[in-house]
Amino acid sequence: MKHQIPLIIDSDPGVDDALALRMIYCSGAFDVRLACSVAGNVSLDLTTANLLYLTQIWGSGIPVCRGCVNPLGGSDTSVHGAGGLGGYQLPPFDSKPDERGAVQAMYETLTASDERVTFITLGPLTNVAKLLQEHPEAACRIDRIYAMIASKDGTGNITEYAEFNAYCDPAALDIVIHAGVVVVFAPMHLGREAKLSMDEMLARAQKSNEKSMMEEMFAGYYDRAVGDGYVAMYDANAVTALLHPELYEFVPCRAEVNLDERPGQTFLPEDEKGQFFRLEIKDPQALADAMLKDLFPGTE
Ligand SMILES: [Ca+2]
Repeated sequence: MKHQIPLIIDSDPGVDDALALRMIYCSGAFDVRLACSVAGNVSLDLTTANLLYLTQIWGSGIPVCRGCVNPLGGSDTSVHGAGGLGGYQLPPFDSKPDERGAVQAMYETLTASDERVTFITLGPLTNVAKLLQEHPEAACRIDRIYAMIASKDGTGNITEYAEFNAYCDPAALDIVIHAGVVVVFAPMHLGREAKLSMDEMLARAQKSNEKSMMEEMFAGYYDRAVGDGYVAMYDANAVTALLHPELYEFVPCRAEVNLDERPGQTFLPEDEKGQFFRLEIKDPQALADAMLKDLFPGTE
């Protein structure tokens, strides 16, 4: 069996988080050690419930931990619906969060691992920043952080100048980029290039058993950036960059975040000597095809 990538997930589901989580859990490529919730698209209570439910149905047995409070999270309900999963209402379910908080569980997972662990982060970096602040020595146990966050050129979606995840906790992003870890950025513009058609996803879902769940999710989701009938695959790029690195250019870059007059404004300037990477999509159609296969294995 192919070596599985040891992984910690940090996520704020979120419709596009749900799709990215499905890719992670269904791919077989990852040894998921832990999944943590963070406030972002919706409040911490809701992202924790959504993450618990999605992990129960697709990643049964993986511990789920509640993240740290982030006062700025929970403000994107106009895109993702009041509960975070579009128009989908969670059915009653019985799984509970692990008793440890996210930061403690991340630290214990890293120190218990005999190889370095990769992170996929799909929301604000609140938990990861706290981990690196409380346990700076943990940085050398992290392989890379694949993060959906930031824009490359100071443009934004939640404001004119800030991408949503960076805007929700700019101080956390600043801590992470100064912590000595390698971050692979899946910036905002990738989500728009990698948009997927809802009809095409529903046609594939027909052959899986989650068609009605996806129908309800999409019915309550709307992102002006990609328009009617499409889902912007922001978060999925942090996953497909690990599953299909050949579909991306990994552009070496620096990272800057504004903490003052334009909080959350980011720049990822290309720099051969930079310690980070910025993803660029080589062929949007090839990527869309790969994402559909990863979402609905066996339906092509
Ligand atoms: Ca997200």
